[in-house]
Amino acid sequence: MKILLVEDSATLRHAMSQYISEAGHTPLIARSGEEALQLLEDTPVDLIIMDVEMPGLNGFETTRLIREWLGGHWVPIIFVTGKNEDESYREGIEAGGDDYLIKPVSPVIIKAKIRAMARIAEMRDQLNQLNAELEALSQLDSLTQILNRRTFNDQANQHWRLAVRHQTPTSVLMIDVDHFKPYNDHYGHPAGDRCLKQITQAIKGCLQRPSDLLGRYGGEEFIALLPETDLAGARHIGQCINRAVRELSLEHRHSPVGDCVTVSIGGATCHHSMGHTLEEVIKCADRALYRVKHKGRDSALI
Ligand code: GH3
Ligand code: MG
Ligand code: MG
Ligand code: MG
Ligand code: MG
Repeated sequence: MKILLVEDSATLRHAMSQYISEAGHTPLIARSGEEALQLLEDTPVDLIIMDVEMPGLNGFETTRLIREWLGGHWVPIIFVTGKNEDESYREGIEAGGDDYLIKPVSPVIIKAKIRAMARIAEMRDQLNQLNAELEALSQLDSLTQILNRRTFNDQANQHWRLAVRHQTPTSVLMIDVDHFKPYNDHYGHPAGDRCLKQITQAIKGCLQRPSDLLGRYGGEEFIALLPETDLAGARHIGQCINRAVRELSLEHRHSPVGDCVTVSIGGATCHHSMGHTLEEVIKCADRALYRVKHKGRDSALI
């Protein structure tokens, strides 16, 4: 751990930094509250040991400023001070300190306190990581691991604002599995799920740019947003998807279209000078999908 020691007495700085090193940590030194604040601006630390009585900012004032500066990010702060009145202890904890030790502090005790705070900081890190993982999970559809509808909409709207500003064309594709109800009825729901996963992979194989967005829009309906893609580009990708799904050769004996699973695709391209909203373009792609369904499926209309 990097441990910031804020202490105006040279003798104590020397002794304390030795204890910190002996405990296997790296001491960083600040001789005043001001110096501590300056150091924290570009150096993240894992723990702070703070004197209270110092010329300039005292330890409590420095701690209040650090807490304000770090916001939601918690770094343990231990006061080490000669002030041993109850009221001072209370003020230190109120200021944002996590522990309060009275000088002189034995090396054994300071090392044990560092150990205790490190354990709590470790738990904080685990919680933060868990939070990040949960956040990432909540953005994905659990079956296909692509964006769920809500996240797709969020990210597509973000892209839309950029595309309007830069006036670059954007295309949207709605992709719907053909006759999927009879597929489920005949092969069963688990087989239907496996089929959706394979279709996802086939679609992904046609979306080559990292900026392309793919989401699961409904049960057996996918949506793709293709930044900087014009009509010709969108048609090309639509055909690629039709072909890739066909080439999966997933048997579908009850499909009136053929013997294999197929998809229908409706698409639309927006050139942004027209001022269309994302919702309007999605609606337009949806209408094209509807027409493909009526014309016989297994193709793209963009
Ligand atoms: P169309 O070609 O007109 O789209 O016909 P369809 O049968 O695909 O359309 P319909 O909307 O009637 O049926 C969609 C089917 O998709 C019904 C539902 O059971 C199935 N489905 C939706 N979500 C899932 C899923 O997560 N897993 C499985 N296995 N099936 C799903
Ligand atoms: Mg002092
Ligand atoms: Mg369908
Ligand atoms: Mg559908
Ligand atoms: Mg058939």
